[in-house]
Amino acid sequence: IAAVSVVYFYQPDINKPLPYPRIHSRYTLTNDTLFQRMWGTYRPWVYFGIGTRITREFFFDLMWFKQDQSTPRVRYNCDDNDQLTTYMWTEHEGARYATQLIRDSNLNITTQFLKGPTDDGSSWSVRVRGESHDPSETYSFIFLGFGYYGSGKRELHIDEDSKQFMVRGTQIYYNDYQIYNSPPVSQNKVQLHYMTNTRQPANMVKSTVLNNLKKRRGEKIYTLPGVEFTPEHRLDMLGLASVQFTAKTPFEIDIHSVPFQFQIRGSPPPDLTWGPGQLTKQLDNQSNQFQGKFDRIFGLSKKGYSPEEIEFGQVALSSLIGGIGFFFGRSLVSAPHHEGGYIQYGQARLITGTPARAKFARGFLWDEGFHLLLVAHWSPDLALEILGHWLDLTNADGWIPREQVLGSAARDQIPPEFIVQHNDIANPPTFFLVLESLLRLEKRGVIDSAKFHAFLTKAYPRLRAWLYWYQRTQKGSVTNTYYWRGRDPNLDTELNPKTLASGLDDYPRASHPTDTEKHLDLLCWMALANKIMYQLASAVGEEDDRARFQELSSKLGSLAHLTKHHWDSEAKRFSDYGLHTNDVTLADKSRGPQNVPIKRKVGRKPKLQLVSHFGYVNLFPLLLRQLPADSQQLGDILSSLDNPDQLWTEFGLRSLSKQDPLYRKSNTPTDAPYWRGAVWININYLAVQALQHYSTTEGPHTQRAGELYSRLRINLITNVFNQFQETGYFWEQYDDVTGAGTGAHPFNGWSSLVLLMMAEIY
Ligand code: 6A9
Repeated sequence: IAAVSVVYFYQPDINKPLPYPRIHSRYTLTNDTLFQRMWGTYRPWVYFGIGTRITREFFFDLMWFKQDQSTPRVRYNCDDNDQLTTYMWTEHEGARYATQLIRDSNLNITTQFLKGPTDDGSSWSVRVRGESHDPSETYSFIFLGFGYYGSGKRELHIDEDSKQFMVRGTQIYYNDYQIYNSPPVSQNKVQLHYMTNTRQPANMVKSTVLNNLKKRRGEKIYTLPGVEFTPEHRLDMLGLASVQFTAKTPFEIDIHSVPFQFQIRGSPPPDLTWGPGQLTKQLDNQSNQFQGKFDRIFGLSKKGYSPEEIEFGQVALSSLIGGIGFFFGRSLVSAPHHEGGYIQYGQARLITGTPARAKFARGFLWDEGFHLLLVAHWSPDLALEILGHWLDLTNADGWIPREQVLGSAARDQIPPEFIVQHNDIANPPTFFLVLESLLRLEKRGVIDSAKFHAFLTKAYPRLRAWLYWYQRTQKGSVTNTYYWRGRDPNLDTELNPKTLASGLDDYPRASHPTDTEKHLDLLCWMALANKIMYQLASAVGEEDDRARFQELSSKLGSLAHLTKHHWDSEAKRFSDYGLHTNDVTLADKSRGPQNVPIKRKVGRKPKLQLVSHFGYVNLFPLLLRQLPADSQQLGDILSSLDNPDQLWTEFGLRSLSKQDPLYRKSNTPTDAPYWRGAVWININYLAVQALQHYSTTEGPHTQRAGELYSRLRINLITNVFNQFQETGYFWEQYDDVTGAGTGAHPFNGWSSLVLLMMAEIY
């Protein structure tokens, strides 16, 4: 008799997937469009990298450095310490074609990516061109990767005479491939070196290459060591292969990838690649198509924008698309009773935009909604696809993790305290804004109805579960009110305990977090979500739901409801509600005796009341276009908007009033102000969109709204453009006093929305 031992362990529902059909099936490429996007610039955290979107099997990256330095300063991961003059995608079509410009001191690099010549998405080429202002400088360009993660086979061949390499490999979920270069173009001598290694952890790639770059006997330059290829080596898995080209500039190299059947090893490359001269022609052709499509969709030239402004708009779009990455792995989710305090979330394959390539190149939920507002205008297909990936992350409870830290490569980039997600923490459901926009595009005939409806059929039950999760887990103690979970009531070392879930982090709320809190922005998000769900329920014919969503949306969005819970009739604005006092201060010294964090001082006792802070949160009924056009409240908000002592600046609306006690105040001595004054483009986009809406809706405030719309829009466009001209980058925020870009850069997440403001398409 076999003894049966049963091991029980705590297994919450956190990592159980929602039991509905997925939008994207797990392992197969379901249609032609997806196949077209099989390969792409899906590695935005490196300056230039090509990857696939099926697991993490393949990568193909660029490194470069200047010779004649005491130690090689190798460029690889997007890194502020490299202090590049700029890097940006100037044209990015999304699937077929892209051009990036990198300026590194004297050196200008162009990286291009092109699909073809086969039209099934299986073949592609890369062109890298380097040009230095100083012709005496010597540079090395290293191409590396070639299938680091996979379990398939790879082999590297080197031809010293023609300066060519060839890598052949297999992938489990896809074809075999073969990658090789055309003989490089340079007026000067080109040297070729290489290296093969066994498997390396992802975060060791750069150091592995660095450690192997040496000045070898008889050489004046840093080179890779190479290895002898014995038959074993050839059949071995090459974890990391690197090929180094060294030359004076101008230097140009074309690299091609074509499918290859491993069985026919030894036969010449099949004729699936561009012939001589054709690549240049194709790149020009694609560039022209990009220009034409850009002009058609955004219409900037007929609006009278200058060539520089149009280029700026193209960088906004292209760098947002160039920031789209493929992520594979599991999130860690807090599970206090589980070993280690966390469990692994379901395996995710996520295509998503990323806010900032150098600082946080990963998916953030509410950021992605803003990204997709722009992407939807350029490629509705791509927007639907990304949205589908996110919705597939919903768990059985209806929760989607806010920040996607997937796989070890992403985890290695951030401190441990930021990795673990909490399944009671929300983030603004901006995907409903995207759906609103897609519905509008459908009405205008821009988006293929059949495709959209096929998507909605699968997306609908997921969206419903997601919305119910918010309504269940974030509800307030009074019916139909809401508050963001995750504020720490016991934290007395922060000036105002943060509300990370809201996306507005340190934006001040009630001084004392309690469950009596009512958050205005969340109520507005819920009203919007119900309104859109009502429209979607109509679209997919869910009659019962439809009535339910309609009822709740008109309840939550009604002026009566908003006013009852959130209107401050004295200050004439909507506000949060909670246990609050303004009399809170923090000493300037960072630490008290014995290095103990200092506590905030609370003077006057807090009481339950409307919270008197004034900034972005107060604007939400306007931002999400919830106020009736003829309401007095709309008039009051509009009147408060252009006061320069409060929110108005020449650079856009600041996040917190200049007169607010917490204006530009650090939350702790080491935690600089973030949403306490700076101008943020996402919220300003909502403001511009709302003002445009009210300026075209008949009512007593139409004219006022129109006037504010024009001024705010121009201020924003002008400053983001000027900063781009001055610094070469888009920025995470803009200083409300000087207009200077601050925080992460390049930031072609939601700051790219300035393009929609230029084009005036909302
Ligand atoms: C944590 C830092 C060594 C903060 O753009 C992404 C988010 C927004 O969603 C949010 O609204 N950003 C905004 O308040 C950036 C968050 C970055 C977290 C990085 C690790 C480690 O630095």
